[in-house]
Amino acid sequence: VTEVLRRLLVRYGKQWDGREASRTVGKTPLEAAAVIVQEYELPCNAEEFLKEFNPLFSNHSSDIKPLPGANRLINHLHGRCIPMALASNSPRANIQKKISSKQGWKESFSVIIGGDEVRNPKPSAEIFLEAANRLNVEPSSCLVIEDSVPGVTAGKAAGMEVVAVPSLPKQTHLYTLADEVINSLYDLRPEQWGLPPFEDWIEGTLPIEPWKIGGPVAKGFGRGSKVLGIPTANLSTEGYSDLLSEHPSGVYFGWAGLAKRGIYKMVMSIGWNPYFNNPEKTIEPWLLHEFKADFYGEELRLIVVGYIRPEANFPSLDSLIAKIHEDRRIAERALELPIYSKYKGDSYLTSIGKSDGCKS
Ligand code: ADP
Ligand code: RBF
Ligand code: MG
Repeated sequence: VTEVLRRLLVRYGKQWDGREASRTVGKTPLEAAAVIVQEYELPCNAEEFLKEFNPLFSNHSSDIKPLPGANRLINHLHGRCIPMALASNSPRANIQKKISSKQGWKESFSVIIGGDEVRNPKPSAEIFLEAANRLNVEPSSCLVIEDSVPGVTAGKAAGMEVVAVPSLPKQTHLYTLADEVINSLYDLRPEQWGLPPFEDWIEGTLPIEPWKIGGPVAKGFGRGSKVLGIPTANLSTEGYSDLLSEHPSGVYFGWAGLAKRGIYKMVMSIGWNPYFNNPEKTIEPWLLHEFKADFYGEELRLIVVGYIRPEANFPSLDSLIAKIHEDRRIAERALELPIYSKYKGDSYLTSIGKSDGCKS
């Protein structure tokens, strides 16, 4: 949606800046279009805007990447014969187009309902009640997983349990109706809702599809070593904003390569550091090695192989520091496991100077 809006608004001489995002998530296309027309003061109405938007969006629907953790969740529940419905304010045709390129998704949902198939879209309960009805289950035994406020409202109105996974950062406070708000699908604990638990956590870590990022070490906020006694080799934010926005904030670990020095274990946080409330999303990798001097400007390569926990706020600096040391111990141990240690030899970590290789 973002990419299409960016291009479309240029035609109107406007620049997309996301100011409308929190008012469009979870709405029907027509409602969302009305918000955009109003916010950007476009010289057309919502229907006209949609007529332009739809074909562009349609061209891109197979490019839409699943959220991190979505494949894992769908395979887990489908593999254990948990009936699933997909209920969206998008029209049914759009939903089908979006999921058709995702392997195994269509077969996993026994019911699919679009916003064009009910009289009242979310926040009305209707779409979820209809889903339960078609699944032949009681609404009270359904768990809704939702990213939008209208969707959470609809799920609660239907008498269901609702876990919110907000798709926009720093919006948790808007989801007060939800039974739980989690930061990403990695943090869903199905057993809390009477569903079979995930079985892929190992020694406090979740293996993820490895991803790579690299660049020269840049100046950070100047507090890692000074305030926490924990230096973090920040990467320059240029050139990797897409990669950064694809990955949920949280604490991860993996391997780090420095051209002239070697390969090291690494534990890092990605996000806004709630304790310090940074204005931008950053990557803060702590290399688990004692260096005699700084290495600003040197090329740093990272392979991120596992997830530990969401970012959190802490009542004191000492408790933040203690938690980061616990993360370090978890990462140090886990990286000895074959599923993680095998990436230590990846040529990406050492092929420095060849190409920028920022994108995995
Ligand atoms: P900044 O705010 O500029 O990132 P930090 O206090 O976080 O400053 O210190 C990070 C710098 O310290 C790194 O850029 C690197 O040059 C150096 N450094 C030394 N040891 C380490 C280490 N073990 N892990 C990460 N950076 C280290
Ligand atoms: N900052 C937070 O505010 N909350 C966290 O949960 C948190 N976890 C971290 C975990 C690791 C492994 C590391 C290296 C850093 C973490 N920090 C966290 C980030 C810390 O605040 C950051 O390194 C400093 O702000 C330095 O800029
Ligand atoms: Mg730092």
